Amino acid sequence: MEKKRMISGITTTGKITLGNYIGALKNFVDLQDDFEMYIFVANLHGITLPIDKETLRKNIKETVALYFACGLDPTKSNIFIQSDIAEHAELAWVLTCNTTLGELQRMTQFKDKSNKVKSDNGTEFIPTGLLMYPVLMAADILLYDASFVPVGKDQKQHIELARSIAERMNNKYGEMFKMPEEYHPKVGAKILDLQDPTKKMSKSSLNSKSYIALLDNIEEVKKKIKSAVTDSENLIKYDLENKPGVSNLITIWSSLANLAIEKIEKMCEGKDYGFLKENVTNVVVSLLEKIQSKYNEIYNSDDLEKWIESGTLNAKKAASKKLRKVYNLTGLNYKRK
Ligand code: AQP
Repeated sequence: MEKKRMISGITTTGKITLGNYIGALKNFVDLQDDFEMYIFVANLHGITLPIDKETLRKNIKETVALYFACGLDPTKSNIFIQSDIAEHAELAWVLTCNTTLGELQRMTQFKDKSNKVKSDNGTEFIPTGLLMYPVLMAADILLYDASFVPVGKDQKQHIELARSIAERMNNKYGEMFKMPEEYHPKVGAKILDLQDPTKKMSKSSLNSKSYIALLDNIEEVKKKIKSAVTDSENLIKYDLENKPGVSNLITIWSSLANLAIEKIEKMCEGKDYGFLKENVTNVVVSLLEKIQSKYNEIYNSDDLEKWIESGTLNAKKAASKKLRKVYNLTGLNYKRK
């Protein structure tokens, strides 16, 4: 039976975090046997907010090497860099012309991120790219006839927009896009900020103690977990609303050790937060040591470039076929009816 396609990517805005791993990468690895995967490094999304070119270069290479180091298999998954496939930007323009300003201004992420720019930098300079982000994301998805897009809660609105644009264009020009569905991984955990567990862990956070990066120095990681914010109750119980810090540590342990939350609660009966943190440290350190060792092995290898080349070739084939269809059906290609 033909495998269904799935597409996803990680934005090159910073160091890949444990949140990105648990919420995205780990699931991609688990899914690669069952789906035809297209996983890209979202560097065009990575410039929606200002970033200097050296950091961007470094982030792109780090991200792609980490994909493989985390277990994505080049014989099963197509890995590529978004800007290497020009069709993403080309299709995004056609979609832009079929999207309204109101639709984009309503996006919660746009409102949040533009407010953050204002408060962090005290500037009114909001790049238009921030507004257009969801259209580029719609192009990423629709270009590959993806059946499924793994999403966290924060991206739900963007998938709905991609579906609306696809439906609008299919009605206007004839069937050209497959309707993408959201895919909710079995472990859809949202990993929280270690210093402010009311927020999600983010790689663009200004406080490096707030997140664990997959390439962090191991001694630093131990310190970060030790200083993770909990509460004064000293009771190990999963209660996201009242005990977000403790619940977050339980989630990390549960996800990395494949243990049910109830089982962890049982193991922790009568124990203190030191015990919880020690166990979380053990699972995180063991994971990071494995990833970092593989990462160091492949970072400068010819294999890395070969794997990207083969993923790019497959992605290019699929993307150019779809864009040709769009150009034919919209009349942009004047030679074809
Ligand atoms: N804290 C998180 N917990 C679980 N999943 C997460 N993801 C991100 N943070 C967490 C998932 O990682 C994938 C890639 O996300 P992205 O880089 O494209 O954008 P993002 O969601 O905005 O990630 P960040 O780390 O918060 O980046 P910045 O700081 O640049 O905004 C997605 O599948 C996401 O759900």
